Amino acid sequence: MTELNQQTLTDLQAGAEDAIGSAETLDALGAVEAEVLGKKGSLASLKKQLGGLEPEQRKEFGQLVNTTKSAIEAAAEARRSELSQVARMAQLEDERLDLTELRDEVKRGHYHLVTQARDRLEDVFVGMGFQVAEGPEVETAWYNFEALNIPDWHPARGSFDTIFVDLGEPEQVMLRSHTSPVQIRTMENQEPPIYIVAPGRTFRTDVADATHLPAFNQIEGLVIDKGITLGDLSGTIDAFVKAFFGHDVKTRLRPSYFPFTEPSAEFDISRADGSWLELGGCGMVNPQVLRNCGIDPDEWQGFAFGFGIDRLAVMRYQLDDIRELVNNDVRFLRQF
Ligand code: FA5
Repeated sequence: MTELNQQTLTDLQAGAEDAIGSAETLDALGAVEAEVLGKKGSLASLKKQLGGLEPEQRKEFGQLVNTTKSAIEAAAEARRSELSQVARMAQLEDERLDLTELRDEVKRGHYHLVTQARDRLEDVFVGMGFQVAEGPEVETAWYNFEALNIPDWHPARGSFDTIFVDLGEPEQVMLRSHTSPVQIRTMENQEPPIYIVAPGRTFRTDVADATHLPAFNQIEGLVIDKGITLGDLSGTIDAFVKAFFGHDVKTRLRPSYFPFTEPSAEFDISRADGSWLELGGCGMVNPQVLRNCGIDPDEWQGFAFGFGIDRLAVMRYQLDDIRELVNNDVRFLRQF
């Protein structure tokens, strides 16, 4: 084999490797392969010269051609896998769906006003160290009334305008008419000290008007600890109202009556026009209620409150009529 032939092969390999390295696409790579390794390619035409060589040289040169071919094939294969990877990445980039680009087109929903008010209430009370408790919406007379010191002969029972459920003994199962049963369930299951709020749906036979709904929401609060006074109750309500509405809103307590608190009060908040809106009832937990739950009233005292979340939402969002909350008019709800 002449020096020239060997050099020819070395040059061919170097040239092919250069061309392979600079092929930027799979198609370009294919073209280089056809040019060098194809049937009419440069290696094939060199191979044709093998016939004209001496047998010894033919063998030696033949091996060299094969090694060169393998080296070029390997270089092409390596480049192919690089280019495939690049092509795959480009495809992925192309197919990527950027959801943030849709931001302006999508009509986003949001939580209902009452849910927003309830979440905010929970945040305020959790910030004050309360835990959030829950109870069922269908209750028994024990939890909704009796344990709360409202026996069945008690006139206050009528004031709750209860919706009874046709289950068991007459008037023993009902849709809860307030969230106060959660007080009982909590005291039955938890040792004092207790600091809970319990938001939830409540139901009464009330006819809907500007300030009433038959299905509405209350949030109950219960604190049982040592040395709790009416001052703690009043301070808690004031702190909550200021956190919820801001510092311009005033609160006032008016003497009232609930069988499960003694003394009892109703509390109002001031409206922009100077009038007052009744938000809820409250008082010091009646010792009889503590006893009903196995808590010693000589050792523990507490206060409780319950107010209407829908009415809070009416105040917070300055609505004229509580029924707006349940009309499900999207044009109205969208504003908040
Ligand atoms: C009660 O339900 C007592 N359980 C509150 C309580 C809890 C007192 C703990 C003492 C200790 P009342 O019936 O007043 O009380 O209802 C409380 C609040 O629920 C009302 O002030 C009002 O804000 C709201 N509420 C009552 N009925 C409706 C209704 N039909 N629609 C909307 N809100 C209502």
